[in-house]
Amino acid sequence: MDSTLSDLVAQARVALAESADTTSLANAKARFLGRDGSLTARMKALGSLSGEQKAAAGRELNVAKQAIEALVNAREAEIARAQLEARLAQESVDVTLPGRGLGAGGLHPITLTIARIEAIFHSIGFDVADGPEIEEDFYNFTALNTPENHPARSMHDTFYVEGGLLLRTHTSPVQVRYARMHPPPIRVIAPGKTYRVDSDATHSPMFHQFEGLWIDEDISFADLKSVYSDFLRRFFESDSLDVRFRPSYFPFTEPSAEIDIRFPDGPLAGRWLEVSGSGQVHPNVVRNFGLDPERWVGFAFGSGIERLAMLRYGIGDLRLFYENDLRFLQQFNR
Ligand code: 2NL
Repeated sequence: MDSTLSDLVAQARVALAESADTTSLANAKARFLGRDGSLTARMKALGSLSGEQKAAAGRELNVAKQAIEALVNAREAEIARAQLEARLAQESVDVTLPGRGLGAGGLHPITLTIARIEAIFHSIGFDVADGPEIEEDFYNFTALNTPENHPARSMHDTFYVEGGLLLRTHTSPVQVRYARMHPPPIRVIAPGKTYRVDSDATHSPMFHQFEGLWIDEDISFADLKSVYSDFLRRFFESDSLDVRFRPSYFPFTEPSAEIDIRFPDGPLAGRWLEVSGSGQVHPNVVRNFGLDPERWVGFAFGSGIERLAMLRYGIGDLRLFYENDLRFLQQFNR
């Protein structure tokens, strides 16, 4: 190879070695091998040579070209590897670092309220039962002495689903199922979700209820009054809470009573507030439990859980329970 050609290859070697990224590498490559590159110029100059000289010079130029191309390829591979290594170093994760503090989660106030109700009734010998939220008409209505034409069955109150089923409108069907499965005496509560076609500032189409059922041979309304009053005073942590039973009507109980409470102090002091319904289980319902109403006497009660939670925690708006706003939920997280 003549000395000018080997100088050219040496220049290319230096220029390529100095190229630190793909752009400067491409520029360096173009300076030698591109359309206006110095090696290309030498190739074009071959045309002015005679046959034998042309062949010899051509071979030398080809050798030089291949040498420069090899240098370019090698440098390209080096740059690619350096870039990969830099990226891997930057993206590496130190798996030994401690995690960011996520804070502990907490229970929803409705869950806390259900747990509280269960604990109180459990302590006086009540079992806790649950059952399906999609129910049969029989367990939700018929067994509970709710006649075929009762307004509660209308499309406006009840969500009907496919196959003649419905979303339970109260948790009573859980107790009907329980009573048909367990021999008396029966002491059970059934907390859970219930559904009604009703939605405004004070009604949600899904809400929570708990019901209780007590069946034995010689119990009376006085027993129901003492058990439920005791429950309310423990639930609200107030020995001086006033409780009154006011005559009412439900298809599944006779006689029936609504239960009101009155706080002795605090922001709600002095006002009677309705919190629950109750009554002596109707003989037809006792019969639907598979029991003889001449022998077995039943008492039942039911209450909305949102309402109890709002009174206990001083919550003013029902919708707060369903919005999952952390500023609300975190206040119960202790
Ligand atoms: C209310 C009314 C009440 C019942 C629920 C009941 C359940 C069975 C048999 C008989 Cl299995 N009764 N439950 C009885 C009276 C009232 O609740 O206003 N709840 C918020």
